[in-house]
Amino acid sequence: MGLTLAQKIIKAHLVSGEMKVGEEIALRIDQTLTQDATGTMAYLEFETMGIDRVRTERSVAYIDHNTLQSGFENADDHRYIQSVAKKHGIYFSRPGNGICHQVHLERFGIPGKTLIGSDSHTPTGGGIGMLAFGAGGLDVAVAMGGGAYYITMPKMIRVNLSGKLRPFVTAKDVSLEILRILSVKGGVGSIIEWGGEGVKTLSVPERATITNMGTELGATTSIFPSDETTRAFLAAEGREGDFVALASDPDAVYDRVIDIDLSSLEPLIAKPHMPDNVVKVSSLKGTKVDQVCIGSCTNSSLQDMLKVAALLKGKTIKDSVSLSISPGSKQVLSMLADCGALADMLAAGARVLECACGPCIGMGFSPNSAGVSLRTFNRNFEGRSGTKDAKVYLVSPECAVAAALTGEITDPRLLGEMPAIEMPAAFKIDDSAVIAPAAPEEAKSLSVLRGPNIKEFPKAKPQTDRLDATLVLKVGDDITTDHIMPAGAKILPYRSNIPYLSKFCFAVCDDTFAERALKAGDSIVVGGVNYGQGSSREHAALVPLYLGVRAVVAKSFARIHAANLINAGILPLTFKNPEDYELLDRDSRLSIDGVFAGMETGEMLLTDDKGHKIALTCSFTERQKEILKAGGLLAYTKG
Ligand code: MIC
Ligand code: SF4
Repeated sequence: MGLTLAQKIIKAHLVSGEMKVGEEIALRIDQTLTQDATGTMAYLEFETMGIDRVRTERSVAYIDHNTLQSGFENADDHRYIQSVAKKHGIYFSRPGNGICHQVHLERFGIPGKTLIGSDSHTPTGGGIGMLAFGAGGLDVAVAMGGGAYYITMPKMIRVNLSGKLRPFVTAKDVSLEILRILSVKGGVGSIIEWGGEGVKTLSVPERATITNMGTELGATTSIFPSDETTRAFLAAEGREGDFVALASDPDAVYDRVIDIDLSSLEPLIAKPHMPDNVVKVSSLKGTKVDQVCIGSCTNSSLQDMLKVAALLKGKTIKDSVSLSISPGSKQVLSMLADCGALADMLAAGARVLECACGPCIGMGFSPNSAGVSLRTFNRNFEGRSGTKDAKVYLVSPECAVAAALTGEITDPRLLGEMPAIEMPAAFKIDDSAVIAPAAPEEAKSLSVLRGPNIKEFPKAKPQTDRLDATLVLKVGDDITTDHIMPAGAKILPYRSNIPYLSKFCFAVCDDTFAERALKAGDSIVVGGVNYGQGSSREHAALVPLYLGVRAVVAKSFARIHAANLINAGILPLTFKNPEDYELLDRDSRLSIDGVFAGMETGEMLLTDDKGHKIALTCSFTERQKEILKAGGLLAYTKG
């Protein structure tokens, strides 16, 4: 029986475990990446492991999230990451060099290699045939130290593409279409492989848009074959030597096959506040728009930007609209400047922001009160833009331009002819903003620079056999890590200051949570389906740990968050009968007796002070049981 592309890469990197769906497997990791909002914590964790030099083939630390620097905190953290990188063998991509996923694709990604990154959109690398996963910072730290990365062997979903996209229909619409079909839970436990004749019609940046948004499906990762288009992209980056052709076997077996005819797609849009709330753009025609943002790791490639500039050229945006454009990397921005496209954007009235995440994570450019914002980004979770009552829609760059020019949601096909854009055969290569690590001898004498914003981690709490705790919070379905640990300009600078961050935990759902949790002592949070979807931020586990949360009982969990909870020593438990969720009330006292035996049998009994007896299930590997007993991965790794 043949293998899928992902199975081939897994097989070549398998350290332990059997490649059977649902079994835990350990993978050797070739490359790692971090960004600054999760990186500080990841490097603090790496430092505690006492390893001199990273043991990966390539590790890169990017600064792209916390670039507003409205106080000393971010600059201190950047300096810390730069110094820790220099000392331990990690490449450092300076602020301004671009968004981690865009730069990694351009300069470092290699088909067939494994990559983990402390950012949920790391699967962007699947656009050039990498097997790339988003992970918690601690998992990345362990991989930098040469340790394996553990995942559950996923199912394989194949998406067969046929046909060709029509003008003004884009890779973003393909992403939205698959979200419409599968929903934000539909990819859970699966790797999505894109194949079929239609793949040949998609460029590498288009493929990367699609693998990037595979994260929104909850997928373990997404991957495209590595073919002549990949070769041409790497050649344009001066890296043809990194090319290797990769594809699935013709007789590979998939758990599910989905067919999409590219030529049948229309421009799509995700309505507030979930990426799978997808409808046709034409159905929202005429909705007034206050703000348009173009950029993010989903849609900030040179190809996207050239299309935007060509559509804006010689026109002026509507008075009522504020337009931001953030090119994905210094390479993209400088090529836009060289060819005059940047001037076209400026002349049309765009505010060009630096090459960073910016508005995508609420770092500036928050919309006006109850404002309608159309964004080419990947997430439109409530409050994420920094304006609580804003209505954020997700669209393609073409659709974004159409709204900026007309002031309302407009089918981009009404813009007339799509101007032809010419992609250069070679990109402008300038790696001067990537600082190489010191040679091993020199590194020994280097010191790491720490600022006052770096506070201690929360203390590990080994699990006990009996858990008595208060139900401090009960939330519904699809709770994202943006609900659990919000980001944005006011909070993001404190990612290495857990006590301060804790004040904002769950504030979107209940602003009394932090105070009540601290008072309650040991506590339990109850959730619905897909608890913890979205970002990889381990802070969504570390902060609840600090506040005393010992277990989360939910209908189901998102993959990276469940791993982060275990890494933090918090028990993720599921309802055996989802309807029992209804029986539990906030502030009840809950107990679980026989936690250790339950970890073995996969069943636990939860009782509350009203006499309910609720069956819970769990499924932990031997390694995870030990981690939980030790009080988290760090305590477990230190022995
Ligand atoms: C996001 O898009 O939510 C982020 C900010 O990039 C996060 C990482 C973080 O919270 O720092 C992610 O996607 O993992
Ligand atoms: Fe940055 Fe947004 Fe991409 Fe996250 S989704 S890495 S915040 S651009």
